[in-house]
Amino acid sequence: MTVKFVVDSSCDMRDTEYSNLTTVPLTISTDRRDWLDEDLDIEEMLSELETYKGRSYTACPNVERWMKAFEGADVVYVATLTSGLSGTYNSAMVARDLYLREHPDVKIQVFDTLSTGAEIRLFVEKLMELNDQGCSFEEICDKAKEYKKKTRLLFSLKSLHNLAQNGRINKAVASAIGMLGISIIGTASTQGTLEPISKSRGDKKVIAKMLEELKKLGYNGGKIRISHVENEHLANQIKAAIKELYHGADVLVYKARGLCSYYAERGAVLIGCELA
Ligand code: X90
Repeated sequence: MTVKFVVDSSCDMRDTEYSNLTTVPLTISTDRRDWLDEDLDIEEMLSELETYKGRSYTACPNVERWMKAFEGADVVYVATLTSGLSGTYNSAMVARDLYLREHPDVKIQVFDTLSTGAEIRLFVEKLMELNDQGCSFEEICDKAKEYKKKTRLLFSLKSLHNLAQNGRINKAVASAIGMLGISIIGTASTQGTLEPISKSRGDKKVIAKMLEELKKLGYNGGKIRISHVENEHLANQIKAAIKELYHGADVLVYKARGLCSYYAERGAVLIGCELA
């Protein structure tokens, strides 16, 4: 039996990391060009966008791409970017329906993670772990949904420009930031939208705030995944601070891919955490 795990590129995982993982790209565009979120040179994309005067936008993966990713599997677990901010979940669901008409014996479960980035990675790692333990399709679906209740996303953003330009945050949130050197700390709301928590000035305060928020959430040494947008330094500092307080915590730092780099923008870190 062939099992496949399929995710969109917002989860910042790469196909090369696992043999049974397929990532489906979103697209980032200006009126001049498109970047398909596959093996992108993030620095090049960010630099071009920073000097570009016109509008930029994104598009979710089309139905055909999802269907192609399902091919060859008997069981498919799909985890998508939040439906609160993107049509990605819908397009995966349409693809599932069409695919099942042609392949009625295949099992496909699509999960709306109501989140993005590092929190999706934790979710996919859990699906893989349950599959490795030999759990059934139904068990995996149930246990994964339970697991989702015990993970959170925290992030620090230095700019909300692209989120605001694309109507992904409300105006009140957008106007609250824009001052140089200020980072907005936030989380994914239960509806899968951006929920601001506070503002911090400077990396030291960002790190302190992250630790404080983790503690408030009841974090107690569980798995942590940290993706960053051209800011490995801050990501590593947060990792070191967590490891100092919670000995033995499993913390992984890696680069964000195109979609999260576009919306979270240069300097951002996204933290997925597993609560006790
Ligand atoms: O075109 C599309 O369908 C893609 C739209 C994506 C919109 C949001 C992506 C967010 C990326 C930004 C910070 C974290 C916010 C998390 C809220 C759930 C990362």
